[in-house]
Amino acid sequence: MILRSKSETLFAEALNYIPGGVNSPVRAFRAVGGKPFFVNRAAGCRVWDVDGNEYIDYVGTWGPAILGHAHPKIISAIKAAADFGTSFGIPNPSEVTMAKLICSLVPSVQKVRMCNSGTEACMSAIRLARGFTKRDKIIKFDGCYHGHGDSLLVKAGSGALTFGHPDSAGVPADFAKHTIALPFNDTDTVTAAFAANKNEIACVIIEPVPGNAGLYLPKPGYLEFLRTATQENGALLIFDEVMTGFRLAPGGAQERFGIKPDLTCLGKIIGGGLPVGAFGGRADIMDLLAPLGPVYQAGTLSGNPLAMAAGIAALEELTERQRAKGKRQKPEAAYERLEQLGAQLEVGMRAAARSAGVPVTFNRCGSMFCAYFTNEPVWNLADAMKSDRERFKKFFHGMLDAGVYFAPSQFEAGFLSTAHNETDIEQTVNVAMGVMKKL
Ligand code: KE4
Repeated sequence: MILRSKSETLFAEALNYIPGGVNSPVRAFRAVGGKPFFVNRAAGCRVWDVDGNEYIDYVGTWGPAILGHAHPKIISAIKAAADFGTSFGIPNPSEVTMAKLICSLVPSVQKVRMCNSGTEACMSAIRLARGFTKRDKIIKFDGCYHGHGDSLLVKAGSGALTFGHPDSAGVPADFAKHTIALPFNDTDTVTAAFAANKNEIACVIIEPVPGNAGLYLPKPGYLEFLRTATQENGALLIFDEVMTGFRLAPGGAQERFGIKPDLTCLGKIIGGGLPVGAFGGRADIMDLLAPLGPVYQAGTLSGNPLAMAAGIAALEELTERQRAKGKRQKPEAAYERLEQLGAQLEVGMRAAARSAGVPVTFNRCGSMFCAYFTNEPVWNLADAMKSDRERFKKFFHGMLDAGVYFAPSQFEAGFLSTAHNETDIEQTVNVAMGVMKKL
């Protein structure tokens, strides 16, 4: 039995000063029960809690730690930058380096603006799309999360084509009514929504591979359909690649699936673990942003030198740019490694479920994955909701007590890093075998 008394004491104290004891809701373990543990050290693919317990980490701080925690090149880049100051509020050379890196790696991005979170990136991209098209309505998809901007905390209306309803207290119905929430992987409702709102839809925003309801994939042809439907209706296509960017390929999901959106939202990996977001795309759209154009967007810490140093180190390591001395060789090493590890985990987890006689649908795209406790395929939120959450809760805690940390919710994705190895995955699968047998 794992003891976490110091975490419990810290959590009790945190509850007196921080709502729910956490600075982001998912960390509170409300979806799985029990109390969160507190971490004070992370390295490679492992984290240690304040009671000294060690865990193999498959959350990777929700995506940024694709090279593992405390990667030496990222740590030294931050330390070196810190000696010269932590924030200037004045343009600094690393902002140009980062912008050039992103534009060289992400196929559709001609210009990019840095900000400080994925939420900022998505809400700014939507404002830009509305400014560019002079339209107010947007389409999003059930199960896709784009941060906590008001326009995006919206769930599907009663009929699939009616306007959204607030999905959080404090979001005025007047804001939500401009958002239409549709089922993912369904083309008819998109066609009908455009027909019912002719010339009124500014953009379609989507996670090309949704990682915020577990993980499910676009059906063949679906992303291509959205690209055509938006072009035909004068709406912009926004790929929210805050999670998939630089993870599913050097150029993200848009490189992997060969689709060019008009705007792309980024975050997580480009900060190397420090707070960063970004949005970019066609220059003719991006140039509408202040100070050039009428769409306002700003940020005190946007382009922060420490965050840029960490993100540049991460991207250069991921794409082997340093080793290739500035030229971009085919950066297959890191991504090929992530694919190998992902395949090993998938085969192992499927075998564990089979031997335990537990129905599991294991979805994976590269180094992102989710084990749904259902024997049905999962292609959208409605499918995901059929999973057995009680079984997931038992699975989560069984794994955690055995030193393996999966995301504390059935509706979150798991993440591998280049710091995981075959032995870590073998250990994980063996533990899963035992835990699943007791479900
Ligand atoms: P942030 O504002 O949390 O930096 O990014 C929001 C966001 C936007 N778009 C996508 C596709 C995202 O996955 C996210 C944030 N992801 C969650 C994980 N489910 C962050 C974890 C949390 O909220 O604590």
